[in-house]
Amino acid sequence: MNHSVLSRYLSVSPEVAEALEAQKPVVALESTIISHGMPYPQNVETAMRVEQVVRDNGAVPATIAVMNGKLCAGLSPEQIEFLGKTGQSALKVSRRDLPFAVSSRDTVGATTVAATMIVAELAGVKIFATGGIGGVHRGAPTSFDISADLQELASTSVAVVCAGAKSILDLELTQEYLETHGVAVIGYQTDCWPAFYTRRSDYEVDYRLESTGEIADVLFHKWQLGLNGGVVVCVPVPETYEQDEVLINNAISEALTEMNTQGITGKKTTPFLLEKIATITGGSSLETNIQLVLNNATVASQIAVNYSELR
Ligand code: PSU
Ligand code: MN
Repeated sequence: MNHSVLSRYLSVSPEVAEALEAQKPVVALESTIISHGMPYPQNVETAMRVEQVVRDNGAVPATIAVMNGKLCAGLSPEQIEFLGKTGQSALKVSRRDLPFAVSSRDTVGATTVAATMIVAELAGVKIFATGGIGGVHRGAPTSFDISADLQELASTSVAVVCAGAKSILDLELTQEYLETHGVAVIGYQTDCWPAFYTRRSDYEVDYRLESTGEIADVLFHKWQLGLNGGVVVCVPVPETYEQDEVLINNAISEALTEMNTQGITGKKTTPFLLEKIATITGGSSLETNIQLVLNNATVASQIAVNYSELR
């Protein structure tokens, strides 16, 4: 995209712009997790803590959203508070929704992993931390419910650091989809895909790497070679905050049943399930969710620092 078109759409905060200019490490953060992934006020508190964690680890946070018709990379605390309060009234913006969020200037757009990757790439941010990515849902062979996040990973050159995928997703199909599109799944100090609320699942990652330096090195070579597209980096939730596997899977099953009874489909699926699971677990899944996001932000920042040293 030429520079004047880019500057018409993209609004980079002074802190993020300065960091990018100086080639300092920057970590992208999404905003659907704020509006649709957690309740107020925990969403705002978490978003602010995540930004602090990124700074503490030597990188600059760029929380991404669409506001006043602009693709924003780097939000002010007031904008984060506003987004958190708007909650599920914000438009959940994936690739499909981006032009609508830009057209209607009063739309508050919270970006999913897919849309955050797009804006991150436009801004020149390569590393992105979140909680969980979308994937192939259970029942997808008939529902066709496959998150646009996966297709984005196929083409947009941003590394997404997450805590794996919860069992509302079909991990095996998610992995097949990623493999077809040339997207590697890296396990950070783990052999298996973490299952978001828990550290383990029955599915192996493609590559286990022990250090953030090794991960940065792989990313560097991938993109140097012109192999466009993303990478998924899976980081297990810290042991202290892990959920009991049986209890959480029961909660997930109960939430899924409730979802089917109410006929919830499409983009409402994940927010509905997250909220239900939090209610069923008496808020304990929310605490796990918060902790895993903080942990992912730490690892992502370290990768970003290592990556900036390679360039
Ligand atoms: N998983 C979570 N929390 C979230 C999401 C996923 O544990 O908030 C959000 C992310 O923004 C992700 C989106 O990109 O849901 C995927 O939605 P869909 O499946 O509708 O593409
Ligand atoms: Mn979906």
